[in-house]
Amino acid sequence: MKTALITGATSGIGRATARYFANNNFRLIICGRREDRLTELQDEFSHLVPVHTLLFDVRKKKEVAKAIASIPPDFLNIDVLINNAGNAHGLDSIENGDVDDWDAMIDINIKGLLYVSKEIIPGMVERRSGHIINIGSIAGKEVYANGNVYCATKHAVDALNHGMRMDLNQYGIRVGAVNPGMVATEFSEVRFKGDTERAANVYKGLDPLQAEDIADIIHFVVTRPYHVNIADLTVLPTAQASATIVNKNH
Ligand code: NDP
Ligand code: 8X3
Repeated sequence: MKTALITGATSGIGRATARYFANNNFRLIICGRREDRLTELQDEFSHLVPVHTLLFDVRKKKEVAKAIASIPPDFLNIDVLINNAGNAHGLDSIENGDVDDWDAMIDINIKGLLYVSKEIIPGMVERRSGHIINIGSIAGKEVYANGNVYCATKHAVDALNHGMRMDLNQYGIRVGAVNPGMVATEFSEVRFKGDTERAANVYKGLDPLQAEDIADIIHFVVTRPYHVNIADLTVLPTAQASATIVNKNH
């Protein structure tokens, strides 16, 4: 049985992936800041597979290190790391941007991904095996108006995905990114700070991706034979042609 550690497992893509993996025989380490949700998911999955929960904020370097150091021996050989925790905070023209939003996005989407990877990679290097999936975005391939800092963080994830693959190639570690377009999760609610109406409007009039669609794809990626590494995959809803071209009239 393979072991997967999933960050941001309390919601959206991460939660759907954890559920998909639990149903497909992966031992799971699920991470997030919302303890109640982690406990609920542990209750849901633990009759299927062994589940360990880790409560930490990816922004806090010491918390990340402490949490990962506390992983029990049965879960220590992490085969799959899914760097998924992340969010957009705000959608403002650069001159109106909130510096706290910028800090949050940079600290979570870039630095958080690095802090977690830093703790997990040494074990993979030692075992000469492992698979890292970085959840990027169409926003890591294109920039759109008012997306400025969020797009910058996802472009950074794209760069880190390439860099990690190069550096870890010598150890036989696979690294790849899954870059979704619009997925109906709590993402827009977080971006618009709880404004559910504005969040719902993002997906109104189109059939967005569901978190389960991405979970299915992540599972496909990590279950390819060892000689196959899906390096970079962009997945859009059919209604979306690019970051900004979205057909809401079909
Ligand atoms: P959700 O808001 O539904 O989920 C975000 C997850 O990230 C939650 O589980 C949350 O857990 C976790 N998270 C956020 N901040 C922190 C933090 N500081 N420390 C630890 N965990 C944190 O959004 P999605 O599922 O949509 O987003 C998942 C990933 O997919 C993100 O990287 C996002 O950028 C990317 N993405 C999303 C798209 C979309 O349209 N939805 C499209 C393209 C990419 P908790 O609050 O419990 O800590
Ligand atoms: C999330 C998708 O288009 O809002 O990464 O940037 S988008």
